[in-house]
Amino acid sequence: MRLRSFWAVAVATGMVGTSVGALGTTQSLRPVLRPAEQISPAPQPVAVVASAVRPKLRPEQATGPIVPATQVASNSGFERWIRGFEQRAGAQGIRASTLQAAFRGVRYDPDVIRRDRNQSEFTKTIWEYLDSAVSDTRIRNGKAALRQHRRTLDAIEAHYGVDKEVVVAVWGLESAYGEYRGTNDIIQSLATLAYDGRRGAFFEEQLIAALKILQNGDTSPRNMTGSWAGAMGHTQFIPTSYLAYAVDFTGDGRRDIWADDPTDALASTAAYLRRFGWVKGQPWGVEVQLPRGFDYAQANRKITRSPAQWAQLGVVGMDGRAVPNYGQGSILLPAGGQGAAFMIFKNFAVIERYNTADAYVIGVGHLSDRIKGGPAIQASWPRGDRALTFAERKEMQQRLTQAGFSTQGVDGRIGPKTIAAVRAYQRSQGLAPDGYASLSLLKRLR
Ligand SMILES: [Ca+2]
Repeated sequence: MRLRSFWAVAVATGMVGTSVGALGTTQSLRPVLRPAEQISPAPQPVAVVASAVRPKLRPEQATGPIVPATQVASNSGFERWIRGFEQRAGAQGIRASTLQAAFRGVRYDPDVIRRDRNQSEFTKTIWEYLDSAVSDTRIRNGKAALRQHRRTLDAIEAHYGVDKEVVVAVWGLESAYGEYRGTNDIIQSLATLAYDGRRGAFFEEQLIAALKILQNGDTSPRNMTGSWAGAMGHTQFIPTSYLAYAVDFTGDGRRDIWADDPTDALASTAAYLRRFGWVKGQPWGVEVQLPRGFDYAQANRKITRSPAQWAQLGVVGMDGRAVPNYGQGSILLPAGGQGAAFMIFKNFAVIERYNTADAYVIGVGHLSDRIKGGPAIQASWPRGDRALTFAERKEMQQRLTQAGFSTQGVDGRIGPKTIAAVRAYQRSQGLAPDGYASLSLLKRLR
């Protein structure tokens, strides 16, 4: 079900450095942590290097600022937690010397917790997201990055069979082409989040993986920086994804996604996309026109047809002709019936393995098209509608349920049940049942 109502994208703040400001936003463009925190690991594509580079030690922090009393309390608990964690890490093969080097100077970081708590209320509509994700600046910088690294990118494309413009587009969204890779100490951030416990098991797993990376000698503790939530390098791999999918493309024996040279990071992204079935030359999706009176129930991720079959139903490309035969596709309306419509193909699902938000996938896909010289999205968006707040989403669910269209719970998340309730309500009102939970729909419910 992808006719997602209310395409508010939860945007985590400050994940790739807060100063993507040069590109017109003060927030990261990564809607969620990733890539692929839920994917079961595949065999490592490169051998682990035995001759570990000795990790550099962090400078002592004895000359740091005066620590507030509350933080001292946190630190003593944190240090007790570290001692317990070291036992668990040792049982998983992390050596004492690795732990000692990794934790030198590490302290509880309240800023990381503050960021973790502040994520959920920030939402953007799909068009607000794309305005920033596929801005003129980002397109221009993407073309420049493609020119500058063409030889490397051609080699990566030839080796992995993943279109280079897509790899560049992921790079552009994850770190503004390497400009904002994040400066947080990964061990400190992950240890703080694991100790904090809101998603403790997940972050402890990431912390163990980060220590394995250090133990393998791929980088040093001091160089292991990234977002506050643990995403690292040019294309923001979390540690478990790194262990499973990162590659050494330069051939120096280290999978170095942190270096200024983006080669290993870009190859790792291509390897990752290939691993999940990238089809070379197939678009992620194409913009389409829907016929008047289109049955919105057909805009469902589970309904796939060939472009010729869609053309028989009146769904055609923006040139008015049947979409070329790229394989089975489904129809996606990210802003309901009032915005752009896309026919999406298998590669859409492959990009989803990086980040499951529709907006992110469209952002990567459309940015790659534009870097390649393709046209802008032609349809207009319903720009009069803003994103609903969390409270408004809950209110919509309450009001739908009260009106006899149960959303089967009030959690502020617009999932398939809420979309179904929206559609049923729209039908009862004689509206086009596109399932889009817009502000105007909420006003009508009031
Ligand atoms: Ca390398």
